[in-house]
Amino acid sequence: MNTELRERAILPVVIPLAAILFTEVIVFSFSRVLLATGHMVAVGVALGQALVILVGATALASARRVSTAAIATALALFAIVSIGAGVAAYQRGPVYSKEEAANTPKVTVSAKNVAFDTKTLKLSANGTDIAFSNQDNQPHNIAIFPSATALQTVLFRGDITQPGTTSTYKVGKLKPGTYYFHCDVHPQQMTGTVTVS
Ligand SMILES: [Cu+2]
Repeated sequence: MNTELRERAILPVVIPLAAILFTEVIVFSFSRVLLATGHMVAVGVALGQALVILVGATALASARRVSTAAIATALALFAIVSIGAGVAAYQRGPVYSKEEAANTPKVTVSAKNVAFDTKTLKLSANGTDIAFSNQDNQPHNIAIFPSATALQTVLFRGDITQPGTTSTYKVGKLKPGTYYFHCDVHPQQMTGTVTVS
């Protein structure tokens, strides 16, 4: 009676539940690892993980006889490594929130009566978020060039911001130095100097 109950009722429930739980724990751990690594590193880690699964599964499938103990050991090893890496990654925290919250300086620029509110734009060499507020009745943007005479080299070009709206321009890294900016819609009237430090 006990054996029958075990085989008919408990095992068909317990095994899938355990498999789902196992998968969830591994996936969650692995996602922490990807979040804690940088953009390019995460791709490498994911490819490495896929390779490990592929090679491991191939080895298991092509082996003549595989004992339950061997499979259990392989799964346990995989779980320990994955969860261990996940815990370490969780303690480190995601890389993106750190980068964005801590480091990117913000500046505010507005446009009104076909003029910027400033003639000089001070940006950080590590990148700057510009909150561009268009308080005019016509569209404007901010585009950055090496100089007033080198307009074919675009260092940054913000999307056109419509009247009465604000855009966040995420300017990437720039070498320290002096540059030129203008509005693409009004390149004669709306110009200024960028200093990057
Ligand atoms: Cu303009």
